[in-house]
This record gives sequence, C-alpha cells and structure tokens, in this order.
Amino acid sequence: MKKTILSGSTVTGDLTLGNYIGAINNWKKLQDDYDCLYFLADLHALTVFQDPKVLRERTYSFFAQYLALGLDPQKNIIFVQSQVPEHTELSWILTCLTPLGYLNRMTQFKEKSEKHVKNINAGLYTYPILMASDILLYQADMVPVGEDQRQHMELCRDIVGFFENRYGAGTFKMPEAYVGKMGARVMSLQDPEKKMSKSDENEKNFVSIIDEAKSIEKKIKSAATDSGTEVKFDLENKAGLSNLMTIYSVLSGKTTEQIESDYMGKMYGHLKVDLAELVVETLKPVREKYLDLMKNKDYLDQLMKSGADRARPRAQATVRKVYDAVGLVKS
Ligand code: ATP
Ligand code: LTN
Repeated sequence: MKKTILSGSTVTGDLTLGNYIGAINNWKKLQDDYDCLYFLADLHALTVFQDPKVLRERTYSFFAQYLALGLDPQKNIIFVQSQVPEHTELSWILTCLTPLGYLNRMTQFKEKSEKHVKNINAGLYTYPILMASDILLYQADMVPVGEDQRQHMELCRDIVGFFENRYGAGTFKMPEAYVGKMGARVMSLQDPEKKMSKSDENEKNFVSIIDEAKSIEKKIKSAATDSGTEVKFDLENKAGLSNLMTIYSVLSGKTTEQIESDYMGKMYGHLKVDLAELVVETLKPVREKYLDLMKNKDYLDQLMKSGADRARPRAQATVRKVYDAVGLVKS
C-alpha cells in the first residue's frame, strides 16, 4: 500500500518561486511513488475579501499553474476544495472539538488580522481547522508544506488527539508535515526579513511562476542585498544574498558551498545576473505551457470534474466514519 500525500495552496495571487521551491517542487518529486492528492484551497481564499469574478478566473489559472509546473492529473488527484463538500462538513465537527486557546496561538492569524484590519472574520480564525479537515478527510500520511505551515500541522495533529480522547482511536490517521531541508522559507526579495508571499501588494517582493522574462530579470537584479561583496552563505548577516543563493541552489542542484566557490572573487552582481538567467530558463516552459492551457477552459473544467469525482468517494468514506463515531443518525 502506497502512503498518501496531500497538500494544497490558497487561491490568492499567482504562485510564486516561494510556493514552488518550498512546496510544489516537493509535490512533484513525490508524485511517482505515492498516492497523491493536490488541491486548490478556494474556500480558504474566502477568509480575505475576493471579487467573485477574479476568484473564478483565478481558480482556472491556479489549476493551469499546477499542471504547467509538472503535476500530472493522471498520477495525482488534482481537485478544487469547494467541489468536495465534505471538507466543510468535517470542518464543523472538528470546530466543535478545538479549544479557542489553541487557535489564539496561531501566528498566521495574528499576521493576517494585522494586515486585514477591516475584515477580521471568524473564517480567518478557524482557517487552520478547515486545513485539518482537508488533511484528515483523505487519511493523509504526509503533508508537504513550507516552514510557515508547521504550526498549522501541529494543530492538525492536536485535533486528532482531541477527537481520539473523546471518541476513541481508529477514525483518523495521524499525519506528518514534510518540510524540505532547503528552500522551506524563501524570503521576500526587497525585505529578506519576511517570507515571500503571493498576496504581497508590492510585486517587487516576489517572482511569480508566470512572470515575463523581463520582469523576472528586473526583480532579481534589484533584490535587496547588504553592502558587502563576498558571496558567502550567511543567513544572519547576509540574509538577502543567502536567500538568492538558496533559490540558486534549489534550481541548479548545486550546494551553497559550490556556489560560494564558483563566485570566489566575483561580486553579488555576477550572481544576480546568472540567477536571473537560471530563473528565466526554469520558468520559460512553465509560462508557455500555462498560456497554452488557459486557452482551453473546457479541458480544465473536465480535469477539475474528474479530480473531484475521484476525491469525493474517499472524503465521503471518512465523513461517514466520523458521523458514526460522534453519534449522528444516518439518513
Ligand atoms: P498568501 O500570501 O496568500 O498567504 P502564500 O504565498 O503564503 O499565500 P500559500 O497558499 O499560503 O502561499 O502556501 C502554499 C504552499 O507554499 C504552502 O505549503 C506554504 O508553506 C508554501 N509557501 C508559501 N510561501 C512560502 C515561502 N516563502 N517559502 C517556502 N514555502 C512557502
Ligand atoms: N493553509 C495552507 C493551504 C492549505 C493546505 C491545506 C496545505 C489549505 N489546506 C491542507 C496543506 C494541507 C497554506 O499554505 N496557506
């Protein structure tokens, strides 16, 4: 029996190099050897205000971005969260088991409520419970995510504990986070103290995987670095440069030591020029495939439907087990 992998991304902005390097690159590696489900978290996107037209369009765009990055819809179940209603059904049951104190600790909630002061809604607060439902519905063994999701993963594991304490063991599998060693936290290009985020208002802070070559070059060449010259991996004193080296390392397969020795006697500018070229070359086929896929929405619709049809029976089986365990009478 293959182990089950599940992960997703919120449908906001466009996927960035951070999402790719921290998460989707690992999804891709796992797709050959595991039973994988990758979904678009469109319900999670509603925790901040979304223009309905934009959200609808973006859902197609995200689906196409997943495919363009190399996720295979035959090998994996790729689907849209809202097309499998069991996600919200399970979420209610788990909401009734989660103490407020645990939600109060979530750093993402604190950050997002500072950013969206005019819309601090209950969904933003209970977001990690919906995320736990996504994972537990499919009995996932492993969840490949970036470093920023570690706390939500811990909460998900706690929720399994709350359920087992009240109703006994055997309903859910205990999932584990799978966080890569390199690139689990890609930093913003202009402000290397904060993470690269696809919903950042300043476009200079991130490279989107479907950016045009010119824009990628500009963003990388103008990335903030310190005033030094020596190309050396040093997260504490050279955060901006080290971030660029991390991106370089993951995309080229070279270690940071190799990069240091390649750039001995050279300046930051040399590394930026080469990195810009590497990113452009890596993302060129992705952008081409993406633009091609977006011409055929019917095809994307078909794939979405088939993904949801494959996911639904598995989700239903878990919800049935849960309803039974908690004492809800079957219809
Ligand atoms: P938003 O800005 O809308 O919150 P985001 O860029 O943080 O979006 P998510 O949809 O929250 O992206 O995350 C999708 C996946 O990408 C998650 O597994 C997350 O951990 C990972 N990820 C997000 N940002 C980074 C980053 N800067 N470095 C590494 N991994 C990241
Ligand atoms: N919260 C995640 C997106 C997400 C997710 C999930 C990731 C929603 N549900 C389930 C893994 C498993 C984020 O990256 N912001």
